[in-house]
Amino acid sequence: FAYSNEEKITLPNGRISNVYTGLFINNEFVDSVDRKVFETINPATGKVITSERGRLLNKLADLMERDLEELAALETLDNGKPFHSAKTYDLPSAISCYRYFAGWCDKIHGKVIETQHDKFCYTRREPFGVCGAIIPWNYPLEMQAWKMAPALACGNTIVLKPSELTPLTALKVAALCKEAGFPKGVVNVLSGFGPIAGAAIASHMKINKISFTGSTAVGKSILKASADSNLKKVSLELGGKSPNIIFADSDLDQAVKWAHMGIFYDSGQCCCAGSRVYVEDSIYDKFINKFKEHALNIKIGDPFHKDTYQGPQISLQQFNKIMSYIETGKKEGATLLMGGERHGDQGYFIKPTIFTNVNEEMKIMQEEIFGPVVSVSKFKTIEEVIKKAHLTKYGLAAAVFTKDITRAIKISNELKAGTVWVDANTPFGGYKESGIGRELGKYALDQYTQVKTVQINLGIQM
Ligand code: TXE
Repeated sequence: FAYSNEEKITLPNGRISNVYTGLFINNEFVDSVDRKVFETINPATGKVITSERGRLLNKLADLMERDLEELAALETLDNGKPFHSAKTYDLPSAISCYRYFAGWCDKIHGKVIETQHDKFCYTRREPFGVCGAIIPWNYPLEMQAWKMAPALACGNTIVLKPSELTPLTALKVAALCKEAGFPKGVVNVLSGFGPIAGAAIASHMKINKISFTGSTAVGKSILKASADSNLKKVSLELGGKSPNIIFADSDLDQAVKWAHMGIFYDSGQCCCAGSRVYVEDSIYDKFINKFKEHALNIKIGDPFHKDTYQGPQISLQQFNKIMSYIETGKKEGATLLMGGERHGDQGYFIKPTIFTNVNEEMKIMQEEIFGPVVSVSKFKTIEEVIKKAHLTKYGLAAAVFTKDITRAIKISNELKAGTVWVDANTPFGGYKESGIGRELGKYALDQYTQVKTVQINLGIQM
């Protein structure tokens, strides 16, 4: 091209196109300082670099953005989470997950391994073929994205089962996949019940990989079904009982804010909820007063109301389960500082609940309650709090509040937890009985590909 920042050309297929040249800096096409130019050549035989998969995943993300309000409203209708959260958190997070993995589509590759001089050895990262995914009801759109985006980016097809409690948005996204132009059979959504549709996926002989998010009990049954069928590869993201550790030197307002969000966001129905809060004893009283004040100010009610922070629990079954944990806590001798009862007289609302005077033997300190129920206790030394933090079978997440970076690193290294916080490009998953494998980030690519080693004998005579 002759030097110009924008040029209209006629392409081989007859289309007129604006071709941009020059440099693109600060959102502008600009001249180079020395105004030198170079030719760009059409190699004709070269392969398309940007893959079709990446384009489709990005197209899906565009369509979700177009329908953002509708998807957010559906999510709120089905799940009960505040519309504001669905719109400003769940949707943007799911969309960015599709975009993130769209970018990986053309960057998945194997390695050349030096072996003997007469051999040529390389690896390939191959898709599994058909992947199964079973997702829960607490983050339907996000969980769908966490599983579908990397599976498709790696070249697999997917059979996804949403929770029977929240199937609407998964089906809507399936319709958007069709609109985006995904070929038939690539995305399949089976909305059905766990013991039937879920179990069928887990034991299917032609599904080579399964990714599950849900309860530890069902996770274990998925692993068994894999062993009893075709040894499909299994990744599990299960429950948690995550500790929030707050040292005396932390910014108290920040610690209160995050500890509050850690347990009361989405009515406590979050696998990485900070359900055990440990506070250094010198600031315990100050902390608990502020924490309680925050919890008392939570607006509970209609999830479509703009001021609502806490919606209902997902189902009557979950409501009953949480209420029975609260009763157990009282019987075990914990102090019920606030809450512990139903809010209103319809729907499944539970008041934010704080227990104090707890110990690690109590059931409420051991089991995942999955509701707006938190236990707060004191500690004196770093050794003591690390020991207490480890006294559960879970190891999903943990948070540490301190201004002492050395201490923060030491304790982060020692905690047996899979993560300290989450983002679309950082791996997420559990230690101990909180799961197997990692989702998100580059690590997710390992979950949806298998390595093939190719060793070629070059037949070179010595
Ligand atoms: O989970 P289930 P539930 C935890 C949380 C909650 C408890 C129970 O503690 O209180 O689990 O919730 C499918 N074969 N988490 O009963 O049953 C089911 O249809 C195959 C933590 O809702 O594990 C749904 O799609 N699939 C969690 C999915 O499993 C089966 C999120 C999850 O449901 C199945 C949700 C079977 N036999 C609950 N039985 C997290 N880690 O975020 C059920 N399913």
